[in-house]
Amino acid sequence: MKNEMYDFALEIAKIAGKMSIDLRKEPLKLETKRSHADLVTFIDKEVEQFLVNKILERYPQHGILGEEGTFKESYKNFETVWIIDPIDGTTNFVHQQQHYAISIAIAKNGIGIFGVVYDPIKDELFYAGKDDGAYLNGNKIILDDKKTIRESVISTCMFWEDPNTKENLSKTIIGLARDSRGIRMMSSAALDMCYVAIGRLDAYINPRLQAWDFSAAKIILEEAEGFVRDHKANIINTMEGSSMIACNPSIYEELLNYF
Ligand code: 2AM
Ligand code: CA
Repeated sequence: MKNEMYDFALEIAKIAGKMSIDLRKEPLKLETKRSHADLVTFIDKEVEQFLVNKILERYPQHGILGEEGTFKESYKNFETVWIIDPIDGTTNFVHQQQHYAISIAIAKNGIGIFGVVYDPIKDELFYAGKDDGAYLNGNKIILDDKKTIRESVISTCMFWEDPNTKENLSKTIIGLARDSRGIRMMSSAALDMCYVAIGRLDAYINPRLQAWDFSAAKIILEEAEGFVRDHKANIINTMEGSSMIACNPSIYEELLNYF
């Protein structure tokens, strides 16, 4: 895969990851967003600012959709849009846990063309270009093992504000906890979806994500021949928030019975 824009995305994802580790050594100034559990730190903001500056310096004609809203113009005015999550798994990051990632996707006319998810702690770089295959640290990844729910480990995050869906989701989770090998709550959508792509997990389920949580991982998982749908089995728009069923294709039909 030779493309200078993709190489650039990999390079800034790695620098941003290193920044997150260095800045974490300073005392955290914690703020909340929509609720007491929706956290943001100066590190999320600084890393996003770094990414936005780098991208615009190199590609002033591109738009940016970022979790912290650093880029002020509407991404809808641009043909090429970078979708960035400076820290996916902020709660883990704040609580000194090691499972978080920098997520960067590139979309052209609303279609995801490249995604990178970088775990700076494990130094694992997941990436994929559309129709170019998916890679972990330069090695091609392909999801070719066949599973059943009984053989699966499934990750989820159970928060959601709509009580009806909460009820439905708990039914889903109770059913899957009973029938699968186990449920995990690892709390980085981007990284968990990449874990599905390499078979560390068999599914990732979330009732509501924002575009920046999943856009990069969606390309990676799809290029690894994994499945990405919403909870009503619809195809997901890369640019918009959605519920998420990301899974090994061999368990998809069985998984739908739980929704
Ligand atoms: P974040 O860490 O960037 O906020 C948590 O299991 C996963 O869901 C993370 O990827 C988290 O992204 C995402 N998420 C999306 N909306 C969220 C919210 N309102 N509260 C907590 N996590 C949220
Ligand atoms: Ca996120």
